[in-house]
Amino acid sequence: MRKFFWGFFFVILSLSGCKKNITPMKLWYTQPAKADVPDSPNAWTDDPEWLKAFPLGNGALGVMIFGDVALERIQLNEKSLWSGSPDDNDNPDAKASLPKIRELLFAGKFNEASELTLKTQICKGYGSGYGNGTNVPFGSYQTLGDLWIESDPKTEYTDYRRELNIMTGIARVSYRQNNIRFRREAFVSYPDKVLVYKISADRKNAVNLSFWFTRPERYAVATKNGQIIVHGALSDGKGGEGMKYFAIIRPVIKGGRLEESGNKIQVHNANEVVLLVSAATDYRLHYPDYKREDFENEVWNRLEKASQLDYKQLYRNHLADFRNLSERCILQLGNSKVIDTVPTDIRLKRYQQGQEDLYLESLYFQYGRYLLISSSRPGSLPANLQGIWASKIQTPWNGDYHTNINVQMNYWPANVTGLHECNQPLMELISSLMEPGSRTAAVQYGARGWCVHPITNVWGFTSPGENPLWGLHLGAGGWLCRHIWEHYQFTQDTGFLRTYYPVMKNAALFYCDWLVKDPRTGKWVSGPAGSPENSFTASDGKNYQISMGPSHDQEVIYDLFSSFLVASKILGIKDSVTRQIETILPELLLPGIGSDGRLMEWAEEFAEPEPGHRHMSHLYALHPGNQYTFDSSPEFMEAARKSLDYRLEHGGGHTGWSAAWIISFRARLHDGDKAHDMLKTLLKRSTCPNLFDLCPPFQIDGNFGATAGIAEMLIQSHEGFIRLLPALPSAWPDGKVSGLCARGGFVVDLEWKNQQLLKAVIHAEKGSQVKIRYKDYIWDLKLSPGSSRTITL
Ligand code: FUC
Repeated sequence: MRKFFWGFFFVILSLSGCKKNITPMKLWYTQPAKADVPDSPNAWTDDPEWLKAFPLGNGALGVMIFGDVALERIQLNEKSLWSGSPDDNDNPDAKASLPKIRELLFAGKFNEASELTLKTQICKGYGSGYGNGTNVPFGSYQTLGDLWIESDPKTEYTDYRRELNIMTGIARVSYRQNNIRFRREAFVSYPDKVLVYKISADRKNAVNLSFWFTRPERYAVATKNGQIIVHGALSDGKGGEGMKYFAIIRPVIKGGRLEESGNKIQVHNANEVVLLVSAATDYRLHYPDYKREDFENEVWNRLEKASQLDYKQLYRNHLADFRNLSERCILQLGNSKVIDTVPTDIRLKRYQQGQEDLYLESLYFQYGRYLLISSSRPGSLPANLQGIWASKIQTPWNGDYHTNINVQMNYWPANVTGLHECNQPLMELISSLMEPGSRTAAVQYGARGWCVHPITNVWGFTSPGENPLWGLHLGAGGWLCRHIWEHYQFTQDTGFLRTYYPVMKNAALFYCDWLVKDPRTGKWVSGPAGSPENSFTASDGKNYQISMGPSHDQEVIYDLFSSFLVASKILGIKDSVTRQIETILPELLLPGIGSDGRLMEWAEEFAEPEPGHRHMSHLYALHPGNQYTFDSSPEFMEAARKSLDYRLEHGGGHTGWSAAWIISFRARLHDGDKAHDMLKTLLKRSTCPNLFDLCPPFQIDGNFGATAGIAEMLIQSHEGFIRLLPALPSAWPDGKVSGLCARGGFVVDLEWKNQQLLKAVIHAEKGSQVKIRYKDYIWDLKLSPGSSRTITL
């Protein structure tokens, strides 16, 4: 049954997806990313060469390929490799002080309330270690290590090219040395669960190399039967041993011979070498132990199976799997196919110096899809702050799952660009939070249901953070549930909805117990709570974070309650929880419009110590929420636009993810040119030579947010109908896109010229009545399952 969830819808998609004459989309360069540059010791500083390397992955295994000739470096990641261990950080002192804190906040006594909050509401223990948790129980996502391949270090090479084809997930390096053409080809296969790295030459017996494995710490390596075996255990953050990992690097050679020398393996005079790499840990996403036994066998079995297949078969398996996803959605800006003759780093530089480049913008769109396919596949954990790619023992912010924008943004492109199955790891993480989150709800707040605060990890951390500035955000659970509801809206999959309904229900139940009535207004409000990571200045001139009824929380709870009631109706469920929510919803405090016309971020108008703050959480109802629309609430759309303008006038949008979010805000405000301006800003200011996004440091959410933002400029379906080209910028007069998805189970192809829609093809999966709008044009279509309708203008 579950297999069916993630299978059927995609038949339709792939039927509409597989296109033959696809413009190859590649990142390519004429020089390698230098491998022999030592990593900087500072956890928070990216290594410039790493930001030039190629990211590849299959959701569980991730690699960064540097492409150096003399000394190739393949930096490896296994998605579940975390230090730390399950730990109890819930604070039992919290619930007793809640009524007092609320009383003080309703009375405007922010100083006393904040002091009591700091004493009683933050987590027990170290929490995330202020983002440096590698040696505390929270832990950190860590590198698996590096595979080094040394070839002929002395001889000059010429005619060098390295490329990453983001439509096939295949990286290639080729160069000429001693008049021999050497080629390297690599991919990380999802069907066969191995990294495959082939080295060949156009002359017999010309391949001579040695390879070995290193890791900054905590590893044991040995050579055995012509392969390298690696194993180790990380710190549990309590002074003991935590997660165990295991990896094998097995060469399969044609011609020549192998020789083991110490921890290295040498290959002499081969025609071809194929390195197969597989890795696993003893981790399982399963509360409360998060452990499993058979991980080493799993690695052996995978390698056994892969070694039985010849390279061609491995290649074909990978290609079929990858193209099935990558070719579902294609964007071509401009009216002609581009023959890409400019290396990507040069192309980016010219763009950053002001040159228009439609191909780079469409490449950047596709790159977000490529990174999601490579970092989030069924059977492993979701894409974290780094996606899957991290080269250190201490990763920035522990490479965790921040739930106050970051992990949500990671998944914004999934539905609208036809990668629904990439949602599965996120859905499983959300549902895995229910048990630890129920404990936190009960211990911290004496509440039913489950909750999570702004950070979580692979160990089920649901407690508040260690600092009230950012640690007390409770809108996270509701915001995560929006992804469950969105997946249903796009796939119309009631089986999926029935399975994940309890997660939505218990998140909603928590808010039923968390909300209190504001004695001043009689409205239901959330609090003590912050507007994520932002502060306000109270009448005593001091800055505070917590108050009652911050807009973000109110909007998220409104959103969850609303979608939960619709989901209950679809599933035919009526019970005490649906009745309680029907009673609360009309009395829930909703944000107001301030005296300056802006949308209020808090329940009261406060001065703002940081008017250009990177978080814009009170605009949730504009995006990703759908509470504000031009048809239903034009005055709030105007207030949201004013708030956004004000943020930007004060330096807002200064992190990669923040800029990416603004693309979607502008798209929802139908302001195509401003959306495009923000896309340009992102590419000019926050993008690396390998097109990775910078927060800084490297943080993948901006890549995903930008792809979703571009899709939001071309199609929207959050208003109960499909709106075509809602925010088309003047910079894109001509173009076409195929495979964009719309809520209700539709897939749409569009073509436009001179700023005008030419043609739209609407494919229906389940078929039903659908309204299409383009400017003042409206079409009411009745489509049967699997049918399509073409609209031309
Ligand atoms: C939040 C953001 C930061 C960063 C971190 C991972 O704290 O405010 O900019 O993205 O998450």
